[in-house]
Amino acid sequence: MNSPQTPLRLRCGRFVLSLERPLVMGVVNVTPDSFSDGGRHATHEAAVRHAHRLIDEGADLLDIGGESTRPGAAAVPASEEIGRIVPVLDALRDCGRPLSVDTRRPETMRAALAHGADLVNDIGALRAPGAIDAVRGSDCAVCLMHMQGEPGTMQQQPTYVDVVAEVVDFLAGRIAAAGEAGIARERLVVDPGIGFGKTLDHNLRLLASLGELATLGVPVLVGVSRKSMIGSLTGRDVDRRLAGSLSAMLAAAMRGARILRVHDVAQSRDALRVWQAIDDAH
Ligand code: YH5
Repeated sequence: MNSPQTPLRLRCGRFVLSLERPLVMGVVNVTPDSFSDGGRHATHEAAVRHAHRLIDEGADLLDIGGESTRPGAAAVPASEEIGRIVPVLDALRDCGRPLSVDTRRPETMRAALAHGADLVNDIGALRAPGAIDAVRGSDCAVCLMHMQGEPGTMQQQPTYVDVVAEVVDFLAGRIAAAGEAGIARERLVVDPGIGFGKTLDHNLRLLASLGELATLGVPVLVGVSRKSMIGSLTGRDVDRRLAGSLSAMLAAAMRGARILRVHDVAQSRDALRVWQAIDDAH
């Protein structure tokens, strides 16, 4: 998977990241806790506290999201999404780690970039009108993710003839669109979008064939942490999926994934470190 044309560096806003070893991207959700009524300030504070904890645990990047994209989750207006993300970006600006923003909305991308975001993690792969224009004038990295359908309905009936070929073709098209807009290739990352309009079988095929994404010549990011595929395989609820998540993450890393998006940073770092020591001795 580490074919010679896949760069081992990523231009990422204020940072240039070495991808010689896989990096851990820690998930920071800025969504109100439905069990408390602490309001907006409490939500921001909890997110910033969590981000610092993930940094202490060894996160290489932080992925900040203000909208739940879980299947069936309610849509959040852009103004609300911006209101959630921007204060958290401001508070984390000098934390020493690249800040990624998980959004599909051009307005949110622009606001986030104005507040120091280094990476735009777009589950829509810059397909929204205005998304390419929102990122082209900056030096941010961009994650182009594959998704079939829309978050609200994407798990109803995912259909492919050849899921691996279709995801590779889609991502190749998005890399080309970014290139035509003048976005340097050194800023791009691709992602098969585990769980985004995919059955268990589709997810397994994509992970098994991750090497085929390397033919695109752009580093690969994978997010499997706590997802439904882990629940389907283990029969466990979302808060008991750590062992399954670590196993899937390592399978992705062994097939060449360079950035792993995870909730459990300390445990993911340990798992990667042990695998890497073995790999280095090979
Ligand atoms: C991703 O794969 N995923 S948000 C459902 C869960 C648990 C977790 C049912 N943003 C990705 O993490 N960005 C998300 O339990 C992402 N790649 C990129 N680039 C979904 C999520 C989750 C969903």
